[in-house]
Amino acid sequence: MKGERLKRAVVERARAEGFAVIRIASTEAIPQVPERLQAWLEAGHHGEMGWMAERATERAAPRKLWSQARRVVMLGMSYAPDSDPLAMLGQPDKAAISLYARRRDYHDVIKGKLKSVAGLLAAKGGADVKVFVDTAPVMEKPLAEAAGLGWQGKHTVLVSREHGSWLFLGAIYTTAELPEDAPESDHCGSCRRCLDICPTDAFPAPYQLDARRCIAYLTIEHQGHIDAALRPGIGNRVFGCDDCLAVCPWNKFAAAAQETRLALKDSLEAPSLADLAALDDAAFRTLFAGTPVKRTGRDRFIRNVLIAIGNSNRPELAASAEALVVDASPLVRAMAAWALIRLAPERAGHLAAHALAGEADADVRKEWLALPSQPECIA
Ligand code: B12
Ligand code: SF4
Ligand code: SF4
Repeated sequence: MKGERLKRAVVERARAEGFAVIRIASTEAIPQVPERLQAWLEAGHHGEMGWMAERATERAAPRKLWSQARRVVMLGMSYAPDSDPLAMLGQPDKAAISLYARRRDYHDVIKGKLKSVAGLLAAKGGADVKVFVDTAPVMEKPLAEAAGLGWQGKHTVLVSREHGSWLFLGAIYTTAELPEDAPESDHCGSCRRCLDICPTDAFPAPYQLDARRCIAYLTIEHQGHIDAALRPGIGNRVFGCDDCLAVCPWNKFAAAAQETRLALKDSLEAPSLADLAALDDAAFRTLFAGTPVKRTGRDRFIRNVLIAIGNSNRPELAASAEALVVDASPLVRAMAAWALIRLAPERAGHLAAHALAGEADADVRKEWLALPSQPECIA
């Protein structure tokens, strides 16, 4: 089987697997990308994501990754919500977990489905195939735009006229010369809602993201302490951020997602910050089993929770921070001190001398020493 017939069979299988959009681009369809990726990397916008730079040549050009590949089948699976994804931001004693992470890890769900589509393509078309979902050096958004799934909005995420900002993307590279689809053009116009809403000012210009300032990067990818200047903007977002996606006017056309294996977990909708702060390693793993959150590990996650507690303006949460000033992880101890100082500076003042006396970690010491008025004994 080949040509349009093969393409129809692929689309049919992909739809049966729950993909909302399936379209085809040539592997040569993104000639502008190598230069743009290079500029992004040279500006340092990838932060600590060294893996973005490691195979940049293969990432930016599909045929550098696999020289025999001729087409890319791009697939989108909707995770459009049926309620306001930003509602949690108004409840500072609760944690806001981004929409993509409040469910089973989409990597696990989509990978199997991509394999099913790729398997059909290989069997019916006699073609070679490779499947990718976020795990290989592949530029999924520009490829999706070239295939016509949508366009990269000013927030850099792919926006679709039918599904708004809520598509997970997956890619199949293949040697089969399937008929190509037309690319989508930009429909942002003069809108700049996504740029203006960003709490940490992460867009140096439209269509460009400085990941180092993005809450998704800070709360998910960043390994160390989070810069003090960026902490207030994080609010109660403990894992990822949906703000720029959620304000896009194109979302109004998106029907709520149907894929049951990606159904939202009720327990992650509005967890209390106090409950999350009390999680030990085993409880963290149990609560977040199978979700993307498990990837950060307990310590980084509690770091984020403590930032949310420090931002909460709820003195009753000071006890949760205080309980963690002796935690084994310096990441946690540092943010426990920061949160306690913000919520209960007097209590922090009482504890500071004792905490500093036993503290060898320079970053944790720095947090305690930031107390507005230092007791004499620690000067
Ligand atoms: C690294 C990464 C991140 C990083 C960096 C994000 C970024 N924008 O690059 C961080 C950790 C911050 C991140 C965050 C998120 N991510 Co992410 N991430 C990726 C990953 C692995 C690579 C993205 C990449 O290649 N970045 C490099 C930059 C240079 O590429 P780019 O964004 O395409 O940049 C283009 C523009 O800047 C443009 N450009 C530059 N100058 C100009 C000028 C003009 C005039 C124009 C028109 C364009 C233009 O050219 C560049 C090259 O195409 C992809 C998966 C994949 N393998 O593709 C997922 C992916 C992009 N992430 C995804 C998601 C869901 C998210 C979050 C929404 C998660 C969350 N809720 O917290 C946020 C969104 C934040 C945001 N506004 O981007 C989805 C997006 C799906 C979609 N519909 O697009 C992807 C595709 C994963 C997936 N398989 O579904 N992510
Ligand atoms: S995900 Fe949040 S922090 Fe990142 S760019 Fe969008 S609005 Fe800004
Ligand atoms: S919010 Fe406006 S500028 Fe941003 S992606 Fe959507 S349409 Fe484009």
